[in-house]
Amino acid sequence: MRILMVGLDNSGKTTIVLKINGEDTSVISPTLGFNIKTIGYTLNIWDVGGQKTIRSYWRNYFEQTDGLVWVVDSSDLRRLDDCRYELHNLLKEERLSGASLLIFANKQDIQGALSPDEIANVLNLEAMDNSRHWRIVGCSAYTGEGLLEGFDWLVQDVASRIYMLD
Ligand code: G3D
Repeated sequence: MRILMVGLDNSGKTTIVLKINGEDTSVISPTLGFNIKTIGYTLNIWDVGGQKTIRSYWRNYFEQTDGLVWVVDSSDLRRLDDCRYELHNLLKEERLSGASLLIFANKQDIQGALSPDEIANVLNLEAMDNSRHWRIVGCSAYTGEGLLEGFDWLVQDVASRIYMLD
């Protein structure tokens, strides 16, 4: 399973991965019955936004992406417009059209952070293509809250699509 984790810089991507890797491996996913670390997956992480554009080099990866994780800093209200723009821009990539999309509304531990519902509104998630499988989950890479729930949904959603095709 190939997972691509993307978001503006400073949104918390690295911290999420460190937290997941540092968690007790005996933790069993409630719906999948196994930990995501045991299933075998590759994870690529990219920053988007600012001066950086989607390079043709990246497109080679898109084709092989099963699951897309978009990480939002829910406390950085000033950059939410950028965040919305970059997300919708990325979703225009035809090669990503089949990927399940998990949006992590990260940094929920920070006072004043927007809730997942508020983030969904600001990012205009309802405007996404009807065929897109997506979900938004509030999380904190600091406390670990929401991380397993989010990855659990993503992995299950990807798996159900793959099995349906078989
Ligand atoms: P990136 O990989 O997306 O660029 P990082 O982002 O993982 O480097 O995180 C950027 C900063 O946000 C880091 O702070 C990190 O500790 C902090 N951060 C990440 N996730 C959370 C979270 O859930 N809650 C809080 N409170 N902070 C978070 P520093 O100060 O090290 O740059």
